[in-house]
Amino acid sequence: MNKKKAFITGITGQDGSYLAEILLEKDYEVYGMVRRSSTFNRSRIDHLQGELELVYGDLGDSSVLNQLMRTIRPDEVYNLGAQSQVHISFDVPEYTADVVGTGVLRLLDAIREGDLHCRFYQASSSEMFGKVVEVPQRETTPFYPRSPYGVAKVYGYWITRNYRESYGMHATNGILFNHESPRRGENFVTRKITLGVGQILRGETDKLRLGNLDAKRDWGYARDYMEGAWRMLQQEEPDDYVLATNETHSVRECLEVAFGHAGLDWQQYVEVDERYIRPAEVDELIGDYSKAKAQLGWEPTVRFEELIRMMVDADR
Ligand code: NAP
Ligand code: F7E
Repeated sequence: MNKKKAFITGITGQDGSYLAEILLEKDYEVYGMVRRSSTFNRSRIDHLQGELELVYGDLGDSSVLNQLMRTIRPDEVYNLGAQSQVHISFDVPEYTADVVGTGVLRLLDAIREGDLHCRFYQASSSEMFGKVVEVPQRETTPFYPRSPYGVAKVYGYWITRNYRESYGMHATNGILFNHESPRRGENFVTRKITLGVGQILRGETDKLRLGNLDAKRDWGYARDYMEGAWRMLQQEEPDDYVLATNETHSVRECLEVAFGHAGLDWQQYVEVDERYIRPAEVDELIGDYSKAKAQLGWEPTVRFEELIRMMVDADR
């Protein structure tokens, strides 16, 4: 029997690397789209070299997306590529809208134009809930994004639903709450903290500068969430699902767990730096994953404290 073909945008990122591992374990032929860049940025997928097919492309370039869809003809497409940093989206709002918003349309349209009957996964985000209007947040909670990134993700979510409803595409939104791992980008707060702990332990620095310590997030483990993304595309019908842990913790609590695990008192090292405060903040998120549990049999396996300790151990 022919192997199933999966196509992943954002394969060099945290989630792309875990999803590639999961799909290879399930015996898929995995194609990953990478961007041309002046520096080498494939450290997260180095260990998969030889097992993956890497192809050049960019979510900003519809001609290459069209060509890739026509030639590869994947069975499943996972759109994980994004300018994914919320704070940076305030500095480059138009670029963020183009890649995070219009990029989804370009990829969906390449699938439609190529007359592919593949399944499509869109990496939607809890940032769409922003200034929340319901607690906890679930699939039916109205959106109120608070950043150019969040606004662009709302467009990506709706264009995915629109292509599902207009053209009968098997297009699904995974509305994922924050998920972390030792492979998390170094500018996101959990990783910035666990890297900071490592640097302090090695005597490389004695300061960690952060922004809003009161923000609360629902933090889970990235590998769990990518297993959930795969399960979504195995459903007969396309739909939208929240993945979360249904727990919320503040940045301050993250500091307590991370520094505490290393036997340090965070208050001696952390300084609040105005540069990391956002023009508009998402104060508190907590997700209700009961639909994913009931329909996908999905549950998080790693909880907050274990996750942060895992990241400190990797960074120390
Ligand atoms: P990440 O580590 O920042 O990875 C982003 C990936 O997108 C990288 O491979 C990056 O490539 C690629 N990319 C950036 N601009 C691109 C462009 N113009 N065209 C094609 N690819 C581009 O993000 P992540 O944490 O793995 O998240 C994966 C997806 O889930 C993103 O869409 C993110 O917005 C979304 N999401 C993440 C979370 C979370 O908590 N992690 C939660 C909800 C949703 P380079 O390596 O070349 O920069
Ligand atoms: O911030 C506060 C910050 O950048 C979390 C992305 O994957 O998840 C991620 O977005 C909180 C915010 O993640 C610093 O103000 C304090 O309240 O780790 P973060 P995020 O903005 O929640 C969602 C679901 C996505 O979709 C995104 O792609 O921590 N915070 N001090 C800080 N944040 C950062 N980055 N750096 C600080 O120094």
